[in-house]
Amino acid sequence: MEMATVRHRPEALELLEAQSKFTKKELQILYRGFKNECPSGVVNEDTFKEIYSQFFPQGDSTTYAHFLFNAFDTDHNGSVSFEDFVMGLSILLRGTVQEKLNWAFNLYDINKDGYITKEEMLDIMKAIYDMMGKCTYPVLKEDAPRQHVETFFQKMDKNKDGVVTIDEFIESCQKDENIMRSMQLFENVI
Ligand SMILES: [Ca+2]
Ligand SMILES: [Ca+2]
Ligand SMILES: [Ca+2]
Repeated sequence: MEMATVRHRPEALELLEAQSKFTKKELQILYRGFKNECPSGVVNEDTFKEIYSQFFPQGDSTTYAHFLFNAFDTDHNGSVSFEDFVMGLSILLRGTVQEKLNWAFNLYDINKDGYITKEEMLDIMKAIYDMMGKCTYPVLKEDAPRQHVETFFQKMDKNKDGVVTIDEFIESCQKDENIMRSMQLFENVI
């Protein structure tokens, strides 16, 4: 139980203030909330899933929470620290378009090998549709995620080699208003 009482060192907050786009005051508020939810100072995947299921009680958010967790856990050590959390939020809430797209690419690139495959994109889409649940989209057809992915993928995979690179991803997102709009829609569920 020693761990639970460890306080965040002021110099660590100062470093975060320099690295993120939050003010010291905002970081203190965020930290208080974080410690409230996670007294141990880190979030594991189960906590993440619990939090998500509260936001999306009508659907099954397990898979999407898993993918998001991996995107937040930037050093891939199986837990999201306050630093991981703040840096993710900083990009999602205050980042430039380029930074947000980089983050989204990393989310879609499930095995983190630097390429998005059609399967990876389909897995993410299915997870989002599962999370939204049938109540939110009553008219949703069974094959909607696949259609969505086909359209996205054809637009993004410029050289038709079957994978989407970060350059292809950013270029097509910035050029195509429809993709951008979907990205914003998708931001709302983060
Ligand atoms: Ca981590
Ligand atoms: Ca990949
Ligand atoms: Ca390609």
